[in-house]
Amino acid sequence: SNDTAQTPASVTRTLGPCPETPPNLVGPLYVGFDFRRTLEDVRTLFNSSLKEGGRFKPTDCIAEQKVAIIIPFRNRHEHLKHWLYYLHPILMRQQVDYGVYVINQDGDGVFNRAKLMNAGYIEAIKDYDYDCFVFSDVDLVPLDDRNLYRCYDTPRHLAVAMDKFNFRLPYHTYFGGVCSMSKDQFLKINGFPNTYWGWGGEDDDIYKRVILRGMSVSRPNYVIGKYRMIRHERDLHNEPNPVNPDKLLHTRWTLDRDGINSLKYTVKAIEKDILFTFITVDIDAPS
Ligand code: UDH
Ligand code: NGS
Repeated sequence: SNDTAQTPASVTRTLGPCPETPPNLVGPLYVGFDFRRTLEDVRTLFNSSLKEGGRFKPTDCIAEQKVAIIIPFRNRHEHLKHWLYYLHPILMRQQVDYGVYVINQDGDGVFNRAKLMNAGYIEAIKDYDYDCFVFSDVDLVPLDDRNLYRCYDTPRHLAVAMDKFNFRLPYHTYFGGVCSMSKDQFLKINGFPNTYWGWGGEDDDIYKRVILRGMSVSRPNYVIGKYRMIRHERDLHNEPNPVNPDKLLHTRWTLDRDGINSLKYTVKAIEKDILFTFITVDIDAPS
C-alpha cells in the first residue's frame, strides 16, 4: 500500500532545533501597571498556549535549554498578575521551554529571598529536567524582549538597567533583581545562602560566590537590559537586617557549608494554576 506516502508532511516531520536568535522578537516594549487587569483576564489570554503549572514549549522547534523561572514570593498577588501578563508572551516569543514557579513563604516570620530561591531550585528539578534557572523578583518586568531568559557560558545578571536606578547599575557588583544560572553554575557555587534573613545582602553574597568560584558575570547591554519595577512600600517582616552586611566578609568560608547542601524546608502545598505553579514552603523563619 502507499499509506506512508500519503501521510501529511506535518505529521512525520521531526522538529529541528530552535534558531539561535528567536525570529519573532519585537525589541522595546510598552510596560505599564495602571491597567486594572485581573488574574482571570490573564488566564483567559494565555489559557490555550500554556499547560497546567505555567508550562510552555515552542511547537515549531526544539528549545536547547529547559528553563525554570523561580520567583520568591509572599503576599504580592497584585504584582504577580502584572508579571504574568507581561512575561508569558515575552517568554513565548523567546521560544523558551519553560515553567514558572512561585515560591511562597509560609507564615509571617522574617522573609528570606535567597532561601526561597534555593527551595525553588529543588522543587523545579523534581518537576522536569530543567538545566537552566532564572531567578526573578515578582516586581520586575523587562522593557525589551531581546533580553533572553536563558543561561549563558557564565552566570548572568539580567536586570542591569532598572528604572529606579535611572537605567544604570547602582554599583558595579550589583547582582539583584533577575539573574540566570545553569545547573552546573548553580551547583558550582553551592546554590545560594540560606542565612540572610530580612532585607539586604543576599544578592551581594551570590555575586561573591560566583567570583570566588572563578566565574565572571555576563550581562546584556544597557539598552536591552532595561526593566520597569512596580513601585511598592517596604513589606512587613522584611526589614533591613543589620547583621547581613557583615556576613559578606565571611562568604569565602561559609559558601561550602551554607547553601543548597544545607538547605532544609518543608513543602506545605503545591497548587497548579494554568499560569504558574504555586509552592508554599515552611523555611523555619524566625519571628
Ligand atoms: N518579596 C515578596 N514578599 C515580601 C518581600 C519580598 O514577595 O514580603 C519578594 C518579591 O519577589 C520581591 C523580592 O522578594 O520583588 C525582593 O524584595 P523587595 O521588593 O522588598 O526588595 P526591594 O529592594 O524593596 O525591591 C525594598 C523596599 C523598598 C521600599 C521603598 C519605599 N518607597
Ligand atoms: C545594597 C544591598 C543589596 C541591595 C542593593 C540595592 O546595599 O542587597 O543595596 O538596594 N546590600 C547590602 O545590604 C549588603 S535598593 O536600592 O534596591 O534598595 O540589592
